[in-house]
Amino acid sequence: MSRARRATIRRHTKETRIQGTLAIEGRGRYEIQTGIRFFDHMLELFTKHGGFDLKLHAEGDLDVDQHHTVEDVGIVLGQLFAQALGDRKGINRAGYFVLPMDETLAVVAVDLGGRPALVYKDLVRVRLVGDLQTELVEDFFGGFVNHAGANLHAKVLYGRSNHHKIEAIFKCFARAMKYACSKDGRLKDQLPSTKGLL
Ligand SMILES: [Mn+2]
Repeated sequence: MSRARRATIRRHTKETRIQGTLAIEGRGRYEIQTGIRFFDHMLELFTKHGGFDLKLHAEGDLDVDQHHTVEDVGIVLGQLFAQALGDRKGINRAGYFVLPMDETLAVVAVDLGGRPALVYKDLVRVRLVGDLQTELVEDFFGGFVNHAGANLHAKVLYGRSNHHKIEAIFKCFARAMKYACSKDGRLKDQLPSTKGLL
């Protein structure tokens, strides 16, 4: 029986104060408060669709704008996954998901091989969805990939509703991560790399 893959991170800067707890083998339970309601909605459905447990509390300088808060939550989520995954032995490492939300179709592919990279195209053309500044979603994923050691490609192929476009990306992100983090019983203690190094 291997250890439960869990992590706790506290990250305090002059711009944001964030505490998070993650369980990879969770039950979709969440307690999320970032001060940005639409962003909470995205992190909640990420947790639910990934089957993780996530507690995350962020207090950021929202009086400046949302940039620091959204990016730093991405950093902390990346740190939580990096810590919970540990040496990454036996994991599938890569995963992808394609998901329709009504008229919108999105795809996310992720590789937890340790090398950060991000390609992000959401086709969102409005400044706000709900109360979230939409351009910051890319900054969220930037923070995530840098600290998770992930290569992530997220793309909306087509769609009309800007709410659906962002939501479809977060649902795909969740399910791609769920698979990439999962253990393959036959690989047991092997690193998922012919290099022998991640
Ligand atoms: Mn929604």
